[in-house]
Amino acid sequence: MLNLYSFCQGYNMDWFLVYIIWLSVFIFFWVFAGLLVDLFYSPAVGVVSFKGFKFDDLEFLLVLLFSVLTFLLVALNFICSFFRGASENGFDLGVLGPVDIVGHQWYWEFYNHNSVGGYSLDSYMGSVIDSVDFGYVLSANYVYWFRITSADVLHSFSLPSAGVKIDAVPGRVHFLYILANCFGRYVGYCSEFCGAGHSYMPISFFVV
Ligand SMILES: [Cu+2]
Repeated sequence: MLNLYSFCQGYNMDWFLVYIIWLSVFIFFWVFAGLLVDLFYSPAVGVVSFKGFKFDDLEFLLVLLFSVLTFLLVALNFICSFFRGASENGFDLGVLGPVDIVGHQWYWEFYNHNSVGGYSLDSYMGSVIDSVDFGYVLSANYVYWFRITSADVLHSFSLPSAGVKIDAVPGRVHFLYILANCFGRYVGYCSEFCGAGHSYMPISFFVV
């Protein structure tokens, strides 16, 4: 599903980050070792074989090996993304919404078209840090269709734990789907400077 976000995505991102860091470390030492070998053990010009191996054959084998490895990596990526998509769509509970999220100076408005007649909710900052007077409640294991826009100036709707950050632009509507797959309370903030009250319009989602 296009633009499908989900909670708990942060854990996957953490592991991905660890993987990228170790890959970077490996590449650094690999290149450094290559440079050292080149500096101290490079064969004299004119030498075309090493311990019975002709360099041409060796080069061909290495190119073949790395092509196969690259192909495996690509295939693995396809397979993983295919199964990931399948499991997320496997909920098959349908999509709830649309729910309009409208940025205002300086609060968020939620408008649910799903219920009979629809209802709207203004979400103002509360007195406790990161709290709002009315948070938005999602039913667990449903996919929600959100439409994000603004009533006045640029805002940005962000929910870091779901990997979401989408601009709320006056006169434009941005779509996004969120799978409410993890219980809990999720906090976000407006992420586009929108005036004096920019820091005072938190976003609060409850997945129950
Ligand atoms: Cu803002």
